[in-house]
Amino acid sequence: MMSWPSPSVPAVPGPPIPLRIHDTASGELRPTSPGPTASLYVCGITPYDATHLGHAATYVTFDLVQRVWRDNGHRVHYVQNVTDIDDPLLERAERDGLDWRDLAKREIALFHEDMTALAVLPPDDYVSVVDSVDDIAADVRALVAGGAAYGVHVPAGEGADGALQDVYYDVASQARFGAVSSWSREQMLEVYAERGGDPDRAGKRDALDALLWRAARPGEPSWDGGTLGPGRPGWHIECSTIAVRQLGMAFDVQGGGTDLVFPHHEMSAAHAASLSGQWPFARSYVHQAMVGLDGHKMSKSRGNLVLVSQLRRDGVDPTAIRLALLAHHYRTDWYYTDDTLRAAQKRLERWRAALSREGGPSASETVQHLRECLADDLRTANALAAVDRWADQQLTRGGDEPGAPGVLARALDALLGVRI
Ligand code: 5CA
Ligand code: ZN
Repeated sequence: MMSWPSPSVPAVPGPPIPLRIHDTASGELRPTSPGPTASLYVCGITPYDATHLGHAATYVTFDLVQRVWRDNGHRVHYVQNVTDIDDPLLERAERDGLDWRDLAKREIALFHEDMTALAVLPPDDYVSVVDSVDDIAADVRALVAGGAAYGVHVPAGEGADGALQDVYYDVASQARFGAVSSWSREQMLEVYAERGGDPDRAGKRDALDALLWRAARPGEPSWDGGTLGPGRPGWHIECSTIAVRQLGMAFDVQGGGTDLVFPHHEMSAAHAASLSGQWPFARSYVHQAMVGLDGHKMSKSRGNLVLVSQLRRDGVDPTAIRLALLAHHYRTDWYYTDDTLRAAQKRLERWRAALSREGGPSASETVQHLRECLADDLRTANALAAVDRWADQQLTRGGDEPGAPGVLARALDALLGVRI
């Protein structure tokens, strides 16, 4: 599938600093230590509604990972999926009287516009689940053959003739299950139902077993699954299949929001381990904290949304939106208010005024500081504060180093994705 256009990334003078970032599985800050080509997989959208600030925060965070790696001279192989077939998409299409394919197409196009406006570097491989069904079905068949998956009869009322079987992953078959989240069974059970799981499904061996293949119900879209019969993929397996097909096991960073730690990333990693017999799935699992509004996590299902596209329609400069996101550390939950945006707009104006002059105070220390902050677990708020200090100095006392504003502007562009 086509992704969005790539902005250019200027080179930044001075020594780069390798990235250390928080890995959910070990609970530690760890160097990412990629090879010449760093590999990144970030869970993409389910395209049934528009991009909100929570999604944007996630994609901007992993954009910074990519920018720091590039600054360190790595090529980056970035893969992102798009969940263009899943229950919420079908439900929304049904509610709005749309074909699910048209709804997905519309929302994917809008997401691309939003990402382009926010200067997020595009994935190299933007992979549709619909386009990957054959690979996913092959993996599900391999899991069944290897004894890590089993069939559960679909009740006669739901299926065409009562002979259909859904396929489930047997969590007890995989010793690594639990290694990503380190959650207790109680914690897992507490959120499983609200995060797409079906703990009460009759016939499962364990309440936590995850759906791999849903047999076709009358009126639902379906694909040929070979020996699985017609159906469609479960959620977690799509990211195992796509990530391992594109990047192999032990890729550098698996990314997404903290809402995906369990079950999604736990299950994807377990499925991949069962398929390959190898571990780890990813070397680091990195999670963006939740952005909320009015005391709750921003979510399409709750409807408490601040949409990037709406802000853009209201005339808000996308660079200010990006600055509003960068003002928060990626590991801290935060709630959006109009003040967040106003502060970002004010900051942008100040930076523009300071950077529009010919000369200024030397920028090399500020650039170095930017690199230190980003390399140390993406401390973006501290990075912005360093630029604020340079701008204050420029606007109060000025400076006489020719070209200093240009040097800083290029560093902001390359490292923070902030184009002045
Ligand atoms: N398609 C699946 C992943 S395979 C999915 O979770 N789609 S999504 O559209 O619901 O979310 C897209 C990305 O945004 C995911 O990485 C998710 O973790 C992240 N995300 C969703 N809501 C928020 C939020 N309120 N704050 C921060 N990130 C969020
Ligand atoms: Zn995913």
